[in-house]
Amino acid sequence: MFYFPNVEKVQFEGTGSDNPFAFRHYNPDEVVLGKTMKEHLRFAVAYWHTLTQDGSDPFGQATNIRTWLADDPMQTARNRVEAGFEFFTKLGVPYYCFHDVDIAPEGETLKETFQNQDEIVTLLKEKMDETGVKLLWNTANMFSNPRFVHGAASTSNADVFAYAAAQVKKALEVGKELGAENYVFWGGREGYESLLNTDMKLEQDNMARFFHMAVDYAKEIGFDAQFLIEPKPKEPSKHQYDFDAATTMAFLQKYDLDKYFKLNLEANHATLAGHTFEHELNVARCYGALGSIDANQGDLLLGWDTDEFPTDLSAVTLAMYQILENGGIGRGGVNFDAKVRRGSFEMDDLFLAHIAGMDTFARGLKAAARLKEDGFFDKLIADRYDSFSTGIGAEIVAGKMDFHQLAAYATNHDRIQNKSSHLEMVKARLNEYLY
Ligand code: XLS
Ligand code: CA
Ligand code: CA
Repeated sequence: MFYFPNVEKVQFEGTGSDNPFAFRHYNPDEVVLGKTMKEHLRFAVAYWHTLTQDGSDPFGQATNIRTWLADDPMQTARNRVEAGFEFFTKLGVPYYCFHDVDIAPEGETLKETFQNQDEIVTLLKEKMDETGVKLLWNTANMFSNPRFVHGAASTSNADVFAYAAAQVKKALEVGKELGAENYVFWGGREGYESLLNTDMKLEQDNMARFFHMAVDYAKEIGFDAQFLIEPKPKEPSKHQYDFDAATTMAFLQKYDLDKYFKLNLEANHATLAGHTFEHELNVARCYGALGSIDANQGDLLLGWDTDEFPTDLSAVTLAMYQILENGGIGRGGVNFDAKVRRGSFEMDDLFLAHIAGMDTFARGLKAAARLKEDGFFDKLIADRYDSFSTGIGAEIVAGKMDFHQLAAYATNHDRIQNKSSHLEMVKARLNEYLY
């Protein structure tokens, strides 16, 4: 049985094609800067947005037509595996990602929940072996169920802390079973609503304890995935502890966790934090902690996490530039943590949306490669910081100066001359690389 009978394997047809189910820019085998596009981009489909979410919003009911829905939730879960792998292989993505609750419904008891997962994990493994599609990362959903009302690892209720530990222990076992390349922690409810009743120090200490236990358990079972923390400033918590890349790195360093974790950065979370995506990627690079990305975009007119498919070429190019500067995304990938709009409710919209995102990333990669080949930013930056490559600047950088020497120097060089940055011209020249 096919869930997507209208769509064949999506092929690269180039910009001359008007076939909506073809790539115009993403050519998996095309070599860019010595690697194929497929190797650079390591695309992944997010189970929750593509196979699980139903198009409902706080004001209205589900709109999505999804032919895998059955009366029995376990049958729906089995059908999703079939539909998912048909989708991944027709789209030609090498990876997928999921939360535990995306793949299988929760049971009456924790034991039953794990049994449900075990049945579906067996099916997933069969499909992965058959198709070669791999798991980029898995994670535990510790935010949807009402038990997490006060948080998971940062909860005020020790029984919930234990429950969360059991859930992550299981998720690590599932990740090992399926050969996940990464494991993600996104702290949806790890934050607070009001400081009036919050012990912030205890909550953060407990989160660190939780992460150390996860590291220890992964080591114990020989699960060698890269651990990733995904920052987000708010939503659903009013104030989340992993606010942004810089805050998360400070947390990891404080608790001696930075050697075990890198960051999974999401474009829409960057904008919610008041940053650009490339800012977050650059911060991560400064720490050697750029692990993986969640590819999407927000709506700058709306202050919430809309998880739209990424189509803003300028933003994607600047993000891809950061990834190239990083020497690639390593074990991470480009995960489409993006959902079709509520009005795009047909099954085939799932293909159209992913093709739009993949083509935008392919164009962004090519534009970023041209910027790199031309040394566009390298030249600008070398010129701007030129004063640190010779003379007094070179001595400062080499650590040879102290305040006595600098004060003596400044006394003889107090007629300061600065250079203009010509930023408007830079922005106009950048446009020439995009379109
Ligand atoms: C929600 C997050 C979430 C993580 C995985 O805003 O983006 O989906 O990526 O838990
Ligand atoms: Ca995400
Ligand atoms: Ca999001």
